[in-house]
Amino acid sequence: MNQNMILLILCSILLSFTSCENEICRNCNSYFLDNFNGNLDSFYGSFYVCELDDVWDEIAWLEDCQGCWTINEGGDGSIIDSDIYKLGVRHIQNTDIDNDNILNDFDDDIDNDGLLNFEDTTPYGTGIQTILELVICTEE
Ligand SMILES: [Ca+2]
Ligand SMILES: [Ca+2]
Repeated sequence: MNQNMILLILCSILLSFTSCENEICRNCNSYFLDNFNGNLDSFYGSFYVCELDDVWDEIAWLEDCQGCWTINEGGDGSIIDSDIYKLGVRHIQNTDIDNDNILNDFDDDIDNDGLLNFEDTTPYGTGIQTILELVICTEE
């Protein structure tokens, strides 16, 4: 058996192994965790994420992280059937700290204290800079 033949066999073995494993992908909706009322239609954004995406690692998946956080503890989230939906949480950037509907990137007074950003020593103020987001997904 020559070297090329061995290489070809090794490659085909490797290929058959990798094609057996299907990457898990999910359709997800995003909710603000602090005001989620159990209404699954009240999402503000949706995305599609697969296991090998960077976004996947940003999410603390409930199933991978038992006891890290709970939504079922006396909360409205208890109506979510974890057999149907996959739950996770992640921190996202608060893009409008003062809630004036002007995104931080375009807001010349991000914390709305009357001082423009360039003359404000703390332009982001004490406003919440990251938001805890609830992610509810269905598996593909
Ligand atoms: Ca703003
Ligand atoms: Ca300011």
